[in-house]
Amino acid sequence: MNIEGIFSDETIEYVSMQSLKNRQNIRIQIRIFKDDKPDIILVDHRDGSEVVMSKLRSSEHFDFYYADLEDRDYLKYYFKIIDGKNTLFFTRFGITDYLKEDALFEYNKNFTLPEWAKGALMYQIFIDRFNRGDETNDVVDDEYIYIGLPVKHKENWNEYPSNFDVGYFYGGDLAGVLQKLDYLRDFGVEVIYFNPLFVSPSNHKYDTQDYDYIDPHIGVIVEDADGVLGEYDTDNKNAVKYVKRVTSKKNLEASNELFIRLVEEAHKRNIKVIIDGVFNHCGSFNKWMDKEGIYKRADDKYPIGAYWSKESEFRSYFNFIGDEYDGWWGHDTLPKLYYENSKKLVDEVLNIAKKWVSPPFNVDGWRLDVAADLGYSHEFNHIFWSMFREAVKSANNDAVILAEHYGDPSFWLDGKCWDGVMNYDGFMEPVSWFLTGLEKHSDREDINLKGNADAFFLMLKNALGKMPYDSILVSMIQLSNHDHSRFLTRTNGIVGRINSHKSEDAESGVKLEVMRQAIMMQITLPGAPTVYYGDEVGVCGFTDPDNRRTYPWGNENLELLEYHRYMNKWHRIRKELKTGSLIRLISTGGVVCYARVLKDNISVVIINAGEYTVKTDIPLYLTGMRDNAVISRAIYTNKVGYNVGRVTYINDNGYLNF
Ligand code: ARE
Repeated sequence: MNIEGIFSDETIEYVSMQSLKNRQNIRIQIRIFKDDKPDIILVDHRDGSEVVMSKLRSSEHFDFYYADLEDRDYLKYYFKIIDGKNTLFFTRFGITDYLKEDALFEYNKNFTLPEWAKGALMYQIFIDRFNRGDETNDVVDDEYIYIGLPVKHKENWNEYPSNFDVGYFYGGDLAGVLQKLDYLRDFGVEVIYFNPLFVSPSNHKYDTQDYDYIDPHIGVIVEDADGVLGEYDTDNKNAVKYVKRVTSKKNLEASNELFIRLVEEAHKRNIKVIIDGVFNHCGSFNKWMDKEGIYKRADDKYPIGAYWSKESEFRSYFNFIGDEYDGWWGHDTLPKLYYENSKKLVDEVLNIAKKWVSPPFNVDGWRLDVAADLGYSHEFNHIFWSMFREAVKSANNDAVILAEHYGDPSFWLDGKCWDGVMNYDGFMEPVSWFLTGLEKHSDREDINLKGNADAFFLMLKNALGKMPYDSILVSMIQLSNHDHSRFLTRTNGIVGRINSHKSEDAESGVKLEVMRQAIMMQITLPGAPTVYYGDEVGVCGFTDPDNRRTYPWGNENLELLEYHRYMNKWHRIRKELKTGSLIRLISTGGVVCYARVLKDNISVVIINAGEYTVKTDIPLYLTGMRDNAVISRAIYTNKVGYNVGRVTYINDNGYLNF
């Protein structure tokens, strides 16, 4: 039996609705190599019931078998393939001789995801470092104290961040993004993902001070800091001065107005905008906690923060043990929110969730920080995200919900919580191992999977097998981001942090050809390719804070940019790269070859991450194309990685010679 020929997935090609006279059926199909005549059985995993599948139609190389099942909301299923004495199983993972229970197919009628988000090309912006468009909103030296240090404006845009950069601000802002919207459109961006933008004292803004407003330091500061809250004396002058600037209604309103304009301008260019929602914890500066006492000192109009009184109306928002509160991973700047304890907090956050995806803001979705740990209990967490989903989708049905999540996300992808995730396991991890031999940010050297094509597919299929296909398509696939080293740096084999290396080491010996292969994989594997600002022009960096270097305007690697643009164009033109099936053609030595297939639209990708040139045939017939069909396009790369071309020759057996 030709095991390679067996294929099915959750795309419309293999799962569809059949309308009959007075009822509907779900039709499930599987593809088998033509000469093979196994018995094929569709198994409903819930009750173990089996349906023998029958032949529906044939193509040049394949027979398609089907089974019609009565309509229902949810189905978990797999295929049993009986070939003589052998029984094999086919799941999302592929063919196995045992049942891989964590990779069963699902049909979930009530899990609908925004079409626009499937395979959308995203661009991640860490606002302080992208582009400084307005100098009048910059943080002023010593404006306030953050984690014990007076904050500073960094004069030199090109200086690398250091381990002591907590209090440094480069001045990137929304005005800067507005100036670059045409650049982003021309690059092929369909969605901007912003790291946090709400009022916060840090340069990363993961410690939210005020969920209702965009931070004036990245928005607008229209007036002198003095005079906003009136005169008062305090031993913490800096903090007070700060609160004057970011509690000034005028500044806050003007910053929100600017953001509204930015979203409008983005939408005019067919670019959607999603923002970071940090709801696991807030910041200690938040008026709910007010650890620094800035609101307390400010004036009477602010209610007393949880830190200052057991009677505070916000006390139940946090988990206090005596006078101590729980902080995320022990950070006291990040007080963990205690949703189980406060219905008022839940309502407040659900309103925030709705507010930003509704007019006049019209944001197109949320990226959720630390999403799986938000509740103190797993059960509650699920309840919370269900409420969150309902709130968001009722306000804006087309909004997308993507969670930051490491590990198996299946629990959350049941149609009730998130649409997708930042797909570390289904992209960043396997691609980094395969092309560089390295994990995304640590210096593990105990295993080396560089150039191991089999291991690559195994990791990939194992991770993707845990997710519904539509979720895979909307999930971010990234080479780098603000929490991990830059991919280009990973190509030199040195990873880690800048306390174990000099930041210059991040650039030495990097391999642009490997970066190009990585970009090709990002553009062609299933998911929403999410480019971390600067990756497209050769920015390097170890992990946090070195991965947050500024965008090198005027000093870009234009060759890499050109290559990336070219790839992005492919992505835009070829529908199959957005929503098509993923079919493995070969994995041999250092060569992986796969196709994305959407009916007659086929793209074939060949990557050689090994040391040697490989001569092999590619079983193109596995894409389903007819022998005499000329494949419309193939993107391929040889071992030096930049040879991109068009395939012109297919031999009689449906194999491609290259
Ligand atoms: C700051 C400093 C760092 C310092 C750190 C610890 O900047 O240099 O190492 O403190 O002292 C935000 C900021 C960070 C900041 C942090 C605390 O962006 O710069 O760090 O707040 O103030 C795990 C979590 C995951 C988390 C990552 C960072 O599971 O949720 O760690 N990611 C989100 C955001 C971050 C953000 C926060 C959470 C907090 O994306 O940017 O940090 O709001 C493995 C593990 C993962 C682990 C991952 C990365 O793969 O499986 O669990 O993620 O590594 O370390």
